[in-house]
Amino acid sequence: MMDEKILQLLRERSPGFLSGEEISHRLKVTRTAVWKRMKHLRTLGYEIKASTRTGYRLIRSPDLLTPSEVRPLLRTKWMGRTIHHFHIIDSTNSKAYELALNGAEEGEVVIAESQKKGRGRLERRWFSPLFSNLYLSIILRPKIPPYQASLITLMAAVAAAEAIYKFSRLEPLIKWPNDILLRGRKVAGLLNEIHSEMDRIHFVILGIGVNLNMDRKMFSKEIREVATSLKIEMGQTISRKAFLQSLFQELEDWYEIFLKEGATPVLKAWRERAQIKGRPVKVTSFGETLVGVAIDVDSDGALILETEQGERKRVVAGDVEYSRL
Ligand code: BTX
Repeated sequence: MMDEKILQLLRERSPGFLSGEEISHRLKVTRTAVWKRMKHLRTLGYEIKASTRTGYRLIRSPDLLTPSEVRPLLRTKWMGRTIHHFHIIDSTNSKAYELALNGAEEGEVVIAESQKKGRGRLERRWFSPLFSNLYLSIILRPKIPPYQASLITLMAAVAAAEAIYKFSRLEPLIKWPNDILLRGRKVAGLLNEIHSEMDRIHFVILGIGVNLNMDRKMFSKEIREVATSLKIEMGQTISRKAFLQSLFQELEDWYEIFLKEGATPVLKAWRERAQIKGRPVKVTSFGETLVGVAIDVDSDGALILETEQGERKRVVAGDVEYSRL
C-alpha cells in the first residue's frame, strides 16, 4: 500500500521533484522508511531519480500490473476498478475464490505477475512465468440459474477473443469450450469456477491466462509446439497494461450484453469465432471418447456432435481435438 501511495504522489508531481520530507510528512512515516521504499521500488524496475537537494522524481515505470499502473488506463465502469495485485501467488483463481467467499464484490480482480500453481482444467497446470503474461481472475455475481453458468465461459471466451483481435488484428479461433488459438496454437485459456446452490449462483470466478510476451524458447518442451504468444505472432513486445485495459473493456461490455440480452448475441459471436459446425472432432468427456462431427453449441453452452454411428450427443464438459481441418 505504501509503495502505491508513494507512486501516486510521485506521479502527481511528475515531471517535478518531490522531497523526501514532503513524502514522509504526507504519509506519516520516517524519511528512512521512504528511502527504503524507494530502494524497493527500484528493484521492481521503477526508475527513480534522487537528488539530495530536490528529492525524488519518477522517470519511468516498468510494465507492472499494479493498481497504480493499471488504473490510469482503465475506461471501464466497474470491471477491474479494485485490483488485488501479487508478484507471486499459488493461483489467482484460488485467491479470488477466497476473497469472494469473504464478500468481495462483482468486478474485483486478482492479478499476479506469476503463479506457482497456475491451474488448468482437470488438475492440469497453467505455465505462469514471471512478468511475461497475464494471469487474472475476476469475481462475477450474475443473477442467473446455475445451469446457465457455462454461458459465462462462452461469453468470456468471446470477450478474450475480441480483445486479442482488436489488439493484434489477427483472427483468433475459439476452441470449445475455453481455449483461444492463434494459427492453431493456444494463446489463452479460461478456467471458470462456480460457487452455487441448486437454484442460485453465489459467484463465478473467471480465470484467464493470456500469453503475451513469451518467446518460443521460454515455453517448456511439452507445450512448445502447441502454445504461442501475442509477441510470437505479432513479432513485437506487447504492453501488458494496454492489453489488460482492452480485455477488461471487452469483458465488461460482453457481460453487460449477456445480462441485458441473454444468450443469443453471445452464442452468435461465439459461433462466428469458433467455426465449429462440420468440424471432425474427437471429444474426451468423463473418460469416454467420442468421434464425430461437431454440429453446434446449444443454448446452455454444451457441444452437440454427431457420432460416426449417426447419433446426436450433447457434451457438457470435456476436451476436444480437431481431427482434420
Ligand atoms: P486447460 O486444462 O484447457 O489447459 C491446460 C493445458 O494447456 C496444459 O495441460 C498444457 O498442455 C497447456 N498449457 C499449460 N500452460 C500453458 C500456457 N501458458 N500456454 C499455452 N498452453 C499451456 C486452460 O486449462 C485454462 C487455463 C487457465 C489459466 C488461468 S491463469 C489465471 C487463472 N488462475 C489459475 O490458476 N488459472 C487461471
